[in-house]
Amino acid sequence: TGKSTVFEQLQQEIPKGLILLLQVPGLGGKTIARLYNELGIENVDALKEACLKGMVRNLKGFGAKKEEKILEVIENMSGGMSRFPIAMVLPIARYIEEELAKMPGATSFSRAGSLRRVNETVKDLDFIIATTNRNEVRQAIMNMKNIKTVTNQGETKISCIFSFDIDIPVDFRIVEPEEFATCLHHFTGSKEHNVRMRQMAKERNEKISEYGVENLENGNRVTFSSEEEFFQHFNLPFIPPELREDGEEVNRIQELGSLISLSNIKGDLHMHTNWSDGRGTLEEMVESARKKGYEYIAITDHSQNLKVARGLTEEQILKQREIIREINEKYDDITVLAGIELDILADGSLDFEDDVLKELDIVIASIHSGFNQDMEKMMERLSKAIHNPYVHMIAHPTGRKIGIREGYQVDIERLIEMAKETGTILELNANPNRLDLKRDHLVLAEKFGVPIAINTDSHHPDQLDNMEIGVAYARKAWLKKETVVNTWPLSELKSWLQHKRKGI
Ligand code: DGT
Ligand code: CA
Ligand code: CA
Ligand code: ZN
Repeated sequence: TGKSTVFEQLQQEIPKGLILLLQVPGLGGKTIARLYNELGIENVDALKEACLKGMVRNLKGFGAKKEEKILEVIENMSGGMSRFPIAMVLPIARYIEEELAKMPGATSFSRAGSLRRVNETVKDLDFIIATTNRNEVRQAIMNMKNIKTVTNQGETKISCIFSFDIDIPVDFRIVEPEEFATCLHHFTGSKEHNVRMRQMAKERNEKISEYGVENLENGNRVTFSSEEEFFQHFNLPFIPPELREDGEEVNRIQELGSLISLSNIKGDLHMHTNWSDGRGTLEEMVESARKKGYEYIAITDHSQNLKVARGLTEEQILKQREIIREINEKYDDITVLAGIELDILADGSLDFEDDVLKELDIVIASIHSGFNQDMEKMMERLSKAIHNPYVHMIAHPTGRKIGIREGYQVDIERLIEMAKETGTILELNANPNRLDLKRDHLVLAEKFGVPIAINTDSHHPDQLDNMEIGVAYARKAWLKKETVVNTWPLSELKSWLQHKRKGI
């Protein structure tokens, strides 16, 4: 029904600030519950105050050292809870975009700022709106339901706080249609990118402002109908927003080969069904993939060890493989690979016997438990999994969740080397909570020649849409199309998968 009374009741009971405390690195649900129950701490500010007063150290099992550590972490977060993880703000951004789409006065609009650049965390949301009727749009924005307070208002700007599960600052810029492209470019940033562009303009005796490009010799101002045109004016190809970071991209874009894009994606190699902890049936997942026009997908439910995810036994996976065969008979426009997401156990052994694995088209292995092991132990586990000839891919290789946990101890260079040696694929998990491998790791993996799969790890048919954010994030690492295995034709992918097994 889209509603749950249990959920609503829980929302009533739990202060909103408490959920945000999960973002403090090192604080888990259990600790937060104790801080709340025993000290009444409901948010980051209250936690900081309690630490400063020495109240946290008196809790059983905490002590002065832990208190100091918490305080240090909070202070490092620069002014408390100032940045929001991307997964938290995406649904809010989509809601605002739906509202803007309904506004009669708004001729066009776009997200801008760090969200448009697909940063892992954002300080606020930025939107640019083009209109010939500013007053109408301003009024419509002020009437939006979730606005809690307006913090700043001018002719072309409204800054406000939106209140959803969290309070989040949002900036709107309202400009004339001809100013839209330059304004969008300006407020997309990054600041460093803008500095580099302005420097470039200056060398040509021009000046970039939010509203256009001014010729400093004759004072004429030109505007553009698109960002493409704006870049063209400076003899540059379009620089995708995800690449606009330290300014170097302005030089590098010229040498750019085949940057990965969404239209290159031919399939999705990691998803779950209601056989384990997914919410869609096998058929629903296949239908959702066909709607995307995919050539292939892999069904990769969890294996038995993962009890919380209702992991499948060896018998169940073999039965599922039979049903997948029938589905493949039915459709001639998509191929469904029978796969598994194997749990890498605490001692590095795998959840299934090799004679079961060899029956499957694709085998993913990943870590879901024993996160606290030291790096040596962790690498032993990963090494055992990678060296198994039946394991094709390591999913969410570092286990991080943005703003929630850092993940386990991985020697990433060693992992990438092992992947290269064994022909194992590493994943870029496209779930916006994860984005794992992260950018620097992706850059390194590509440099080593390790193939990457961009996978949604969907647990619902709608989550296949996360491919878009995954690909955008991959662009931040400048990943090439060829590096990404799910851009390859099925035949090529299949021979890669067989290649590792033949090496036995
Ligand atoms: P954040 O911190 O996640 O909100 O990151 P941004 O990039 O969204 O930062 P924000 O919202 O303060 O400003 C949006 C963009 O506006 C920024 O990326 C570049 C542009 N901008 C803002 N202030 C300045 C500035 O002082 N100089 C230049 N060149 N650009 C600026
Ligand atoms: Ca921003
Ligand atoms: Ca802003
Ligand atoms: Zn998964």
